[in-house]
Amino acid sequence: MSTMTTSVESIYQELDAQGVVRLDGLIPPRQLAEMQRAFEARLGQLRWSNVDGFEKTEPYRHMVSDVLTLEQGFVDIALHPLVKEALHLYLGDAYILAEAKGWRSLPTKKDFHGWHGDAWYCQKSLDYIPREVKLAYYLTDVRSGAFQYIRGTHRQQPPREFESTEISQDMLSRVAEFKGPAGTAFLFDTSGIHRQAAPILEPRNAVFLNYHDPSVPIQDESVRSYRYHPLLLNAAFLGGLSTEDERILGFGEKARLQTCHCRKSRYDRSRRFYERLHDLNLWADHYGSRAVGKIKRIFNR
Ligand SMILES: O=C(O)CCC(=O)C(=O)O
Repeated sequence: MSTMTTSVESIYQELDAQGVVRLDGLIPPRQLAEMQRAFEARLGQLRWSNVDGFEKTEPYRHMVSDVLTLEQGFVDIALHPLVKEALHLYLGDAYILAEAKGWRSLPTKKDFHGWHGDAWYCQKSLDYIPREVKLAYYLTDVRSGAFQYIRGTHRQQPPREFESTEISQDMLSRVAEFKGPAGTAFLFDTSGIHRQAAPILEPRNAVFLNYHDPSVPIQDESVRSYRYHPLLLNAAFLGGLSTEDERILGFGEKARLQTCHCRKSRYDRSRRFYERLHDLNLWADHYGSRAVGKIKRIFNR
């Protein structure tokens, strides 16, 4: 048996038994540094007009969507042979990468993202818990605000949010906490109970890649928000893909495509206000540069 086969098997067994498993050294340090730089660049400003940046829909996180467009390393971890093999054993042969995003969590004492299992599929139409796995990957050293997972709680109950009073002493004794340097990675079954620990004492950058079978019906809210849209990709990073890689990235997969989707803004008045303000800037620039041109022509005569 090759080393690769042995470690894939043990990764699978730990994922199956505990719901979570650490993976080390997925990406060489130099490539990690490129990923950190590209991610950091997106965190420079809020996405706006033709300026790329982060999205913000809650107070404590800056979201970086579609990370596979940013740098080769994000595609490489998503399709890492160890990850693919372990997922093949755990999810079967029809899984795809359904979402690829990351975020910066901002320092806070608040437990803003408490204990939960990830709600994603339509619980009204399924009487079993379909499998979903996330690959988490830290881009900063994590000494606080680490990911925490209660071992052995996966596939026990339909995923939902939990009150802290529902978490017993026995469950707390099974918490695995993932502190570690940038580059720390782990796979977890998203039905298990998990959270980001509080307090968060320094900003934490991390990406979470989400794998499941695209034929599973998803919950209404995620259909409305078009959360699991086909992946946005960057042609520069797609050299040398195998047929399996293309399937995982969802090439030609139209099951969840919504060509006319337009997300409704929750803050529509603010959006309209900023649109007007932006128009004012553009007109001011337009008339300003015409006036400057006129003055220059007068003096150049
Ligand atoms: O940010 C974290 O550490 C928690 C992530 C999480 O809860 C999730 O991806 O569902």
